[in-house]
Amino acid sequence: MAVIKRIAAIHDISGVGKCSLTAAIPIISAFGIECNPVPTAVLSTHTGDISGYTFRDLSDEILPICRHWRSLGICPDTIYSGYLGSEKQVDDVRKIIELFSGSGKETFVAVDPAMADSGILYKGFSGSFIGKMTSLCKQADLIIPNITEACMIAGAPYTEEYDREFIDSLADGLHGFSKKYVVITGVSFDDKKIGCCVSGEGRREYYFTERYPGTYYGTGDIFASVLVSSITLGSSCFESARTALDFTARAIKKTCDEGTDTRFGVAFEKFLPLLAVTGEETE
Ligand code: PXL
Repeated sequence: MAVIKRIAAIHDISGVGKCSLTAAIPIISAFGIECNPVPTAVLSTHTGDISGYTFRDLSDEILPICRHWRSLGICPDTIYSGYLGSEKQVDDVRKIIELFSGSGKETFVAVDPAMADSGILYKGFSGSFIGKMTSLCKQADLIIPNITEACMIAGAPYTEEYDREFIDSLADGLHGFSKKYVVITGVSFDDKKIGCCVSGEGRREYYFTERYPGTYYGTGDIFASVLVSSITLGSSCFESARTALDFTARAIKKTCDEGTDTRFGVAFEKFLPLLAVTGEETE
């Protein structure tokens, strides 16, 4: 019997919006992996295109939570960070990586530098956050930026019009900011297809799926949670990215068919059993 894997998921919890922990916990669990959440903040909703949201910072809890786990001998197979509410929290994630690296267990570190989209930083972040997040990325085995975040980290000017050569050079540059793998999300060279660029181990692949018009909130977190879970179970980063893209695409298609308000997230729940099957096949 394989011992259950464990992922420490360091993200906020937004009650409505199906992003960050409300995506990570069900997805990681569906794979048959134990999710240990480290909530960085509690919000009523995510901050994208919604006003009036509540925000309770949980910075003071982050390190004590992880130190307690460490004192119990509980060490994650993977540390997976996402939306962080302040620069101090980015420093705390670095400390968490250090804390568990002293455990003797090899820990995979995945950083989704969730800080920006469509050329601009999310509400509440200032320019100095980029430098902080960039230095955290350097501690990661895998980084999962969208194109805006990729440009910010690599120091490249953001552009909505780009070609494969641009994404290739972005991926090349990002290898200076990740120990092993770079997965750039939201890559689209025409209005029919969207996907990701996966780079590492001297290999580069592009994977695409059908593109639907509109903005689908939370899909970066859904993609990243599937990707990180699948890698934790032992699949390659390339295979895992394909799985993540297909799962995210199904949820987007269903949401598009249902015509719901996309600010409140995509309909991924009914597809979770597919991840259980993938998880079982992987083990
Ligand atoms: O999905 C990224 C994300 C996570 N958490 C919060 C956000 C966002 C994006 O806007 O606002 C609180």
